[in-house]
Amino acid sequence: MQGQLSPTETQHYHDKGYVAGLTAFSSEDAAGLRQQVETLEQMYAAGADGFDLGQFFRVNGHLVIPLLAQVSRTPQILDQVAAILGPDLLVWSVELFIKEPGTKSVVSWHQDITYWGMGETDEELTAWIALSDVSVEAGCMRFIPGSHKNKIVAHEDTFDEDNLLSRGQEIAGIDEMKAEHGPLKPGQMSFHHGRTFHASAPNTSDDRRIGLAIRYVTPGVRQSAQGRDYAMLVRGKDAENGWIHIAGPNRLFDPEDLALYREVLNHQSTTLAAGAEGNVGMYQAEGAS
Ligand SMILES: O=C(O)CCC(=O)C(=O)O
Repeated sequence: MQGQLSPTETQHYHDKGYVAGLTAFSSEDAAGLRQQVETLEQMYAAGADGFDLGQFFRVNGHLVIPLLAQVSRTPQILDQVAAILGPDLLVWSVELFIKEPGTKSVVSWHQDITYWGMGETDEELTAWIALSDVSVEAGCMRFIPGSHKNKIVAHEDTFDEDNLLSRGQEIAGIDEMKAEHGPLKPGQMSFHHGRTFHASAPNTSDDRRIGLAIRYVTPGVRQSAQGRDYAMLVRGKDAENGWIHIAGPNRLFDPEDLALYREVLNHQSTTLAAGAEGNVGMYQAEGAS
């Protein structure tokens, strides 16, 4: 079903904590988006204001890269997110997860909201959009069905350099036999709940594996640790005044947007790097200049 979520897909999300194989874009549009991402890589690898492009791709890219903000506003995606979260939607973060072919990059078993300071909310989900063929061989995500019904469980920081997560955080003792794969063709997407246990293996295909993750929240979500946090209203209204609203970038690496990027990173780093014994590099706003 395109444009909206079917009752079966909605039920799948609520029962299992994820649903895969949804349509975000046509394969042609996905190829165009991939090309735009790769053009950024070719032309702007050095990034701006002391941060390389990889930093913007992994943390809050929607603040400074118009393409990422624009994707998060796609009506076809929002229609489907609204079936789960309701009519009022904000974007908290947009990130890219890229695994080059033949590398060891992995994502360990984790729950997204562990360090986000949002408590155990059900009103956040990730829309993860494939811009390449994200097959089992390419290291698609796998999920433990029903695991979102847990609270936030203990994670151990590994700081493994092949781990794409900020601190290589990991849940021990997962029964891999229960895992379900969520392969995606270019333009397809999956949704997962912030407490769903998920992970992904290395890319053993011969193409890059490119995914774009958008974190949607509702006006009702609160940043418990730090007070109000920053988010971009993309549908409906936010009458609760719980978020500091951002408008989205003026143009690529606009100086005002870069200043906001630093402000947001500074604000969020206290929460997102909390409790870590090692350096959570991607959340060190003060470290870069
Ligand atoms: O790209 C991956 O394999 C994992 C992404 C992820 O953990 C997430 O989007 O929450």
